[in-house]
Amino acid sequence: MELSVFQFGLVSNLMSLTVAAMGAAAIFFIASRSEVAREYRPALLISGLVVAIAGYHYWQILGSFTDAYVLEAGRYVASGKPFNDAYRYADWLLTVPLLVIELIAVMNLHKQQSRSLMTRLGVAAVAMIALGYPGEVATGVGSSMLWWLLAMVPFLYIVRTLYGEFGEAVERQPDAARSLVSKARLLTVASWTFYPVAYLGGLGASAGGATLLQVGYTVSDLVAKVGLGLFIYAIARAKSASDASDHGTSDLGAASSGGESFAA
Ligand SMILES: *C/C=C(C)/C=C/C=C(C)/C=C/C1=C(C)CCCC1(C)C
Repeated sequence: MELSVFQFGLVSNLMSLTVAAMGAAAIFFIASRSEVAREYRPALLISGLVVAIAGYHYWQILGSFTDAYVLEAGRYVASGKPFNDAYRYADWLLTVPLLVIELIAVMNLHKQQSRSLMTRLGVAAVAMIALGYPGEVATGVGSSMLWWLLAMVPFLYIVRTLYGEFGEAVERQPDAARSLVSKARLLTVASWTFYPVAYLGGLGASAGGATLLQVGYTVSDLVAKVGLGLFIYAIARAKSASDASDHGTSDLGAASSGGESFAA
């Protein structure tokens, strides 16, 4: 496959920016743990791990992409070294279950419900990625479609659970967090839906299609990982503040709960 200078530059610059964004986000999420109450710190730590793992893989993906092409007479032609798609799947295999775990962790549910949701959604996430990979590397459109269909089963199970059982837990969240949690869920489902669509769009793709697929995966990874992490941070801060005011453990909290009882 041949890429124009513009296509090659677009993909490689975006991957490079993603290495920087993931790295910066990792430092931010891990350093912010001290700003939230103890119960919400694991969620921020997991958010930090997700973007750290992704930053490392983007470094590898960028290297593999730039090695796969050489500039010849104003066009980027295949160098003979294949572009290694397995880095993306290795990354997803680790980060996708961790993303559902961070979203559940910040809810601070009862231990049993939390553990059960994390296990089921984590296993479904791993199954989805593991079933998608053979289809991504398959050469025939028929077998790609078959693996796509199989991977859609755990994908739909995750979406159904996020709007079913997880949704009931969202309704029980404190006022300060409920709408943030439901936006974080929407951001997750919307950004995740892009992947199976892009995968179909990338089947037998031209240079333009392949460029779009790389750009799409990269932007979705930024939204699904850095974007979700920022929501987790906002939820953890809002819940820490509302827990403190419920217990009257801070001056700010005591003042605001006093205000509420006055209003009532
Ligand atoms: C940070 C990376 C994320 C959030 C990756 C998410 C990936 C998916 C939701 C992938 C889903 C797929 C299917 C549902 C079917 C076909 C194959 C996949 C793996 C692209």
